[in-house]
Amino acid sequence: MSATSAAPKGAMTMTDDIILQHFQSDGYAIVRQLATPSEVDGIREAFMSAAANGPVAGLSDGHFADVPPGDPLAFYPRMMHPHLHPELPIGPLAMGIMLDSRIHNYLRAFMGEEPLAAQSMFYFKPPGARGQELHQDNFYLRVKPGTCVAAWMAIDDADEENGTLMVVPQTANAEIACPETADAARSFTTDYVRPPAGVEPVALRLSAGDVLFFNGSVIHGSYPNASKERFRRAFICHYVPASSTEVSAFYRLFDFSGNPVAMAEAQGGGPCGTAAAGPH
Ligand SMILES: O=C(O)CCC(=O)C(=O)O
Repeated sequence: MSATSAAPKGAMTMTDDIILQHFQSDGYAIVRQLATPSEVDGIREAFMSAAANGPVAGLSDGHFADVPPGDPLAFYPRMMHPHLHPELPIGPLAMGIMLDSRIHNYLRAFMGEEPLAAQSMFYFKPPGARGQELHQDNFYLRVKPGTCVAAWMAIDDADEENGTLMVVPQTANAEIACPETADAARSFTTDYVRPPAGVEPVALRLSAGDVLFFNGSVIHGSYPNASKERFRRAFICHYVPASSTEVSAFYRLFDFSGNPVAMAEAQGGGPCGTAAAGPH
């Protein structure tokens, strides 16, 4: 996947118009088959090879040092910011996907302005792995004004059985809530944001190569992987509007030419009264 492989800048099809309307009204939208099967195969193989010997110091989520050895996530923790590892084969690959011009075009349309890249992550989610309880991304990125946008690329087909992503309808403009505590038997992260009364999460069926975009207010999360042999891998990036003035200190920003961009550190206590720092 390269930064030159996209449709001409600004070219939007009728389908894209519908996708844009969906994003504007619901806070999320799916772009089917944004990545080709051979691109997805290449991403999957590169990350499986990077994880062949288990967690990689400085790359894999360190919080998994505390996970019991029998937990499938002890061997396959998510990888954080792979694009910041030029010394590894996955480094330039992750940077290339994060700054891919197809993704750039959609983000520009969704944000109505130039986006900046803030984060990349790779989730392996092997069979038996716990999910990630419902949460809102801008609780962690703390982008102001406005909000962040995620691009969640399915690297395997994802459905209810292997722990697909779920979104809570009607939360496109939801206030960022102070999370409750998640059930540790179902979620590898500790935060839980309760859906509004009477609104149920919707499980999304995604095929490998589909990209789900969603804003930082949308309440979302994932089920445990209940399958016996199917991974549910995903490559996930987060972006912020270039007009933002604050972002959490944990994130280093890049423009779509790959240049670092400075932004002030988010101030204030957030909805819990204390700063939420770090990844979600
Ligand atoms: O892929 C998942 O299981 C959860 C990802 C997620 O919630 C996120 O990236 O914000």
